[in-house]
Amino acid sequence: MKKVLVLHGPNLNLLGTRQPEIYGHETLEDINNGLFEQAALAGWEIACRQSNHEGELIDWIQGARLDGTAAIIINPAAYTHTSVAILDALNAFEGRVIEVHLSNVHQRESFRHRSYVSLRADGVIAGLGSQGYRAALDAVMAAER
Ligand code: CA2
Repeated sequence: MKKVLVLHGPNLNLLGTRQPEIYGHETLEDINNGLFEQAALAGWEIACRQSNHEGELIDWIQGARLDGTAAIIINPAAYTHTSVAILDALNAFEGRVIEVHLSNVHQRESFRHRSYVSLRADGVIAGLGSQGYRAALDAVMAAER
């Protein structure tokens, strides 16, 4: 069974509780449940993880190199704009990488316009809210068919 890993970065555990005008009303659990359903229908295995810690995200990316994960969908949240370490970990992963942002980062403060992760990502989706994760999952599953 093909496997995909979905990683959510810092503060995304707060989704649905604050700033709904930017990040929407859905909780992270709502988003993950939808992705589980979508993956199961296509016969894919999926793991969804969230961490507020850079090193933990890196450990999971490194783990995906070794366990046959075909693709990583990642919303690195604020680490998008700061983390060379996450970029390096993704550069060592050989499968597909899709970067997702709920908000349109290009419409926001200039410090959100730079993404280290985009240097590695095969695709980037921003501004579509939770629909962005579903589009990313469709894209990785279609690419492996
Ligand atoms: O738009 C996105 O998905 C972001 O990755 C979200 C990050 C932000 O730093 C990026 O620039 C863009 C922030 C995630 C914080 O999530 C919260 C959710 C609800 C309440 C508070 C924070």
